[in-house]
Amino acid sequence: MAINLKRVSKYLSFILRHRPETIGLTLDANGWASIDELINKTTQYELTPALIATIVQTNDKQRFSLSADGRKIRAKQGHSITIDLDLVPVEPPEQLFHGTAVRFLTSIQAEGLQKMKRHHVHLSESEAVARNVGSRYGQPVVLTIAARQMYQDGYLFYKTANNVWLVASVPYEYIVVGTGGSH
Ligand code: HQG
Repeated sequence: MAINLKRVSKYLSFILRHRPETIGLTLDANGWASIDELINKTTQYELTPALIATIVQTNDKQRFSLSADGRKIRAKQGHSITIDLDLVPVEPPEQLFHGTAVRFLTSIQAEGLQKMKRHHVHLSESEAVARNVGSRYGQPVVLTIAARQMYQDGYLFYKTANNVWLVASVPYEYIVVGTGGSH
């Protein structure tokens, strides 16, 4: 049977972002796992270095990185466990987008965007990507974030290696519901 790359990729996200201990794997402080150890400790898939390399290269959102020597792998972002991704604050564009579900709007209006289980709130330069992200949770709605204004007001923004923008939180005053007009 053909190997389902998407399923293995989801497994790698689960292990490398959230629960490495379920297979007795330890990540270093920067989130790196030894590929040999990952292969040896994985029982539900027949992982090989070649399969891992294929997933790293072909993953739709380029979620994983290999170390320079090719012996370690980590997720580029999206962790719930505490690791240091060595991110450097950078100035964001004028606007960024966040896709969410309509049913979350009341709560977002009350407390702004919160990082929930992740390390950061995730934002995108692409409205289409944001809409897709929002649709995972129900009827999607895209929020426009006044990112440059937040930056000027002292909020730190980070950009991951796969173009996801990260920020600790977004107060509601910087959010416009929809992609035009104002609230
Ligand atoms: C919502 C995927 C109520 C927030 C995507 C989101 C992304 C609130 C959900 C990445 C809230 C959290 C991240 C508040 C935020 N009240 N709901 N105050 N503040 N929310 O999955 O941004 O496939 O943790 O709007 O592509 O949806 O994993 O975050 O709906 O880049 O690589 O709470 O995950 O990437 O959900 O998605 P998530 P997200 P991967």
